[in-house]
Amino acid sequence: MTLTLENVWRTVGDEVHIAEANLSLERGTLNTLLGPTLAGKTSLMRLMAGLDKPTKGRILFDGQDVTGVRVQDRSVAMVYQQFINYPALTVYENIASPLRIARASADEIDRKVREAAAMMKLEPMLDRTPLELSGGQQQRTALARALVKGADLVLLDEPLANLDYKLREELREELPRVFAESGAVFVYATTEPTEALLLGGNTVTLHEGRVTQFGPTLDIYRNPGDLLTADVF
Ligand code: DCP
Ligand code: MG
Repeated sequence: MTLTLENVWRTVGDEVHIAEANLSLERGTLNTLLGPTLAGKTSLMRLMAGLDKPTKGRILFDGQDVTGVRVQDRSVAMVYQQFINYPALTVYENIASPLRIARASADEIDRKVREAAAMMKLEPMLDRTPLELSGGQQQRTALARALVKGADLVLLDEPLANLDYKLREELREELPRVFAESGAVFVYATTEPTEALLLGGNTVTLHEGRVTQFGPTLDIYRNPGDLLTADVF
């Protein structure tokens, strides 16, 4: 239980984006955040990351109250749905940037960048800039950067959406292992029930800003409950 949400709400004006979220997520486990479009996946991740403040409730990490602590002051890697790269830097430097900020040694940077690039099949692209890459390669660059950061909390928001079928399959197999080994709390948002099934781990189902189920993915698949069967599985 290393990331805990206690009765977390996020309202913006009259709109309720997240209501009454209670969750405890563990390190080394893949948690799929599953819900249809506008269910609140991105909103919940932004709260977890410290990009937005809850209107109400508490967020704890490793027992420490991090409610309202900004993302800059925490150990968080997030790949946004609309992922971002640094267009003026090479792919190598895009991936290396968190390590440079952390003042890692040149040897460590080189080793970790090459490892992450190999995993994301970006080795031939390291000297190019993101503008010279396909959409999928750009997304893989953002994923590689999340990978090298070694953060305590890794949030991937619909990370495979722009990739071709074959690479998506490979990454679905690889990502859970990689992040489990990193010992991070790992959260993966998707609208695709089959993706949750392939990834295994635990699933949080979201509907209209509310957590409707949380538990081992297979249990939820076998017993999807009365809410939302059509939307979720
Ligand atoms: N919302 C909003 N304005 C924004 C972002 C969200 O009004 N800029 C509202 C619309 C939804 C709710 O917040 O009612 C949740 O939206 P999310 O973006 O969190 O939903 P998802 O990430 O689940 O949707 P998608 O799969 O489309 O990314
Ligand atoms: Mg979203």
